[in-house]
Amino acid sequence: AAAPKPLPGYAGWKAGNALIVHSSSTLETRRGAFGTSVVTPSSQLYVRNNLPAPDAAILDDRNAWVVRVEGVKNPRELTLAELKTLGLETVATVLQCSGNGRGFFPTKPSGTPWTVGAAGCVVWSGVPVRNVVAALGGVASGMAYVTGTGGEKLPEGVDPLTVLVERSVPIKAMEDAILAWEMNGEPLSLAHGGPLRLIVPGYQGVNNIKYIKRLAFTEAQSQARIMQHGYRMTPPGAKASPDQPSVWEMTVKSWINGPLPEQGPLKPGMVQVHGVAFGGTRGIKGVEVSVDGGKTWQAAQLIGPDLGRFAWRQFVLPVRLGAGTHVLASRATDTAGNVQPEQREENVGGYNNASWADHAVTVSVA
Ligand code: MSS
Repeated sequence: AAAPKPLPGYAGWKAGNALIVHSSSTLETRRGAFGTSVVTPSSQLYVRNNLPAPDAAILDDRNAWVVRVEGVKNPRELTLAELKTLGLETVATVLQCSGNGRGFFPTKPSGTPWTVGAAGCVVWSGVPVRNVVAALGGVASGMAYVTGTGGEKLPEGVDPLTVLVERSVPIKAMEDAILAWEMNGEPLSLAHGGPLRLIVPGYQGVNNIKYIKRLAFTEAQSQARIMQHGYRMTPPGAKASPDQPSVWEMTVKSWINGPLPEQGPLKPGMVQVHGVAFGGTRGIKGVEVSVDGGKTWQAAQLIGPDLGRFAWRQFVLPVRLGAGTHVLASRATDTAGNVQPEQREENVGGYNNASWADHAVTVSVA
């Protein structure tokens, strides 16, 4: 077998044995490394960069970082130091790449074949976007989107719009969004978007713009390729186009993190089947677990602290397993009553996979 790829320099501080290094810009948390204590340690959290990470020097003077706010009555630049005077909020969210679960698509879409590990539950601190807007006189009239622009240096000789990381979300997302400078109790690392990042709770990862240098209220969606053609729910056989749904709000999803087949055969007897469940912006009402591939279901117990509707819940079902093979599956219901579907929604990019069948695991007992 080929030697595992080393961690890239900007993420060299991460726990290598908890991560699968797909490439220097795509690191995935191992399924067996999620643990059961709700928050994903920063050292084990996945990384996804669409462009090379900026130079670490952008962290030398964090408070001097500048973000330009547009589409408000009084548009202007604000430093991180000034943002810190406008408000403070802490929120736990699931950060999940919209391609998480792509590895289960039989069509093998291009892009990283993540299974479950392009996700984590993270605690962020920062200023509510609505406070910033209030300080600048309110949103200008006619605006329908919040658009965030990443601060990466763009490669030369190409049309900037083909590479720029710039995403728009519906303006209602502003109510929950924050500009964050802290993650899990530490200053935000370069790998996760330090010194300043937009967090849009309940929305797929790509909308959470790192190294944010511009926050704009806009009438239309960004013209960047990553918005117009990337991250769209393109039906099989079709070409990506701006009239297809964008990957925005996450839908209800869960998966089992233990026991796993890679942990070897189990002894007959009691097993604690555990995993995580989240409901996008809606939170989790309950989770059911099946040990027969989805023929019958039993209510699992939600365990650990409830960190709010944007966080994930840990769940457990104690079951007695006899000799043989067992297909373990989980199926979550959000607080609006939406039930996690059996099947994925087919799409060219391999996005938004919430299928409980795809996420089932087969364990053997001997
Ligand atoms: N931001 C920026 N600036 N850049 C890039 O590249 N990416 C995305 C987000 N943001 C980016 C950004 C994605 S795509 C994702 S997922 C996320 O981020 C991730 O995060 P972390 O921290 O984990 O790395 Mo898919 O949907």
